Amino acid sequence: MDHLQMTPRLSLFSHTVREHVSDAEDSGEFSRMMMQIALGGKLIARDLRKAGLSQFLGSTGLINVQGEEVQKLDERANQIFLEVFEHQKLVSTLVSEEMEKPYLIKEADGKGKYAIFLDPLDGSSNIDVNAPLGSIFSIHRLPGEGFPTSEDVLRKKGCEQVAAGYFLYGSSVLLVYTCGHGVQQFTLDQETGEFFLSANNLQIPKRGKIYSVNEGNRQKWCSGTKNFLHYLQEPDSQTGRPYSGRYSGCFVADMHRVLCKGGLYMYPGELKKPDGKLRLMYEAAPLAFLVEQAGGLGSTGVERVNQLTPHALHQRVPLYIGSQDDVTKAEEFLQSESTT
Ligand code: AFP
Repeated sequence: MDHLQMTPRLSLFSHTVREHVSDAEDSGEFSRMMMQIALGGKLIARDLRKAGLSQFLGSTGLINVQGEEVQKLDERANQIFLEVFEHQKLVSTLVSEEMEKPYLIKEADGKGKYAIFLDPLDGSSNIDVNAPLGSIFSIHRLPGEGFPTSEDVLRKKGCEQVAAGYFLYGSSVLLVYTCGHGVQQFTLDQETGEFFLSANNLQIPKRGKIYSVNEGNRQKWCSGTKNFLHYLQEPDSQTGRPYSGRYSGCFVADMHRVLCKGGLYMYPGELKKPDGKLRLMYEAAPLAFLVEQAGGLGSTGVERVNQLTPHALHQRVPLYIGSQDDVTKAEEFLQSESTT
């Protein structure tokens, strides 16, 4: 009889319809957009699974707008998202790590309500070693009719995101996202090709025991960051220190661990590169929005990431993100340095 009492699995489509059923302006549009994003994630996951057997490994020999080497799979993932949104009218423009300028979708004819910001493939240095990878997306509503100008796209503060999330291509394929009502996790069922809800309303622990940072950069940091790391590594049974260090080289994978177990991820600014490495619009802001929905914080060390007014599409920003108490502690160290 047990099987009769099992709760039916909730698909991504049913979930998004249920979430937006009371939104009179929506009429299924958000669900349709999420299904297109999910399709992008599924196609990328498919290509990653057989990358070693196909022509997709290695570099294209090109350098992107960030000055970084473009891997074949970076280019492929970007292409997949462009194709997925090419023939629809909801999204007017895509901004991607791999493209210098916003990509305008002709078929939307300037009438699309949304702009999507993407890191199509996060953690590219993991590609050739079969380690985890991710994709990050952030969705903003556009002001009105007509093709959006760069200004329209830029004026978007992180706190104004309509939805944000990521795919994690690991031992299973996960889609974790928020549309401003908590954080939901879906797992891809490879046999049916559907994402099903696997964790509802994820909450990040208030404090954790893990930090995630590239410690190879320690010599390049300001003393506030160095002192904070020293604090995390000091033994103190009262506060559960020392913390453990975990770092994969893929922001999404490291953040997923932080979201589930607590603790924090950091990519600090450096003395010669005060803005650090991560990009605001399609790395820091979406993950900060999501983590805040789970009860955590996303900070530059001195202010909330999602209160920043962006000034460039590919702007970088220092980042301390994760459990509330851990991020607040990082801010104490950084702020005490800036006042001494
Ligand atoms: P991309 O693969 O999208 O360029 O992002 C990689 C990344 O921004 C992030 O995923 C990692 O956490 C970080 O870089 C790793 O950088 P380091 O190799 O400098 O630690």
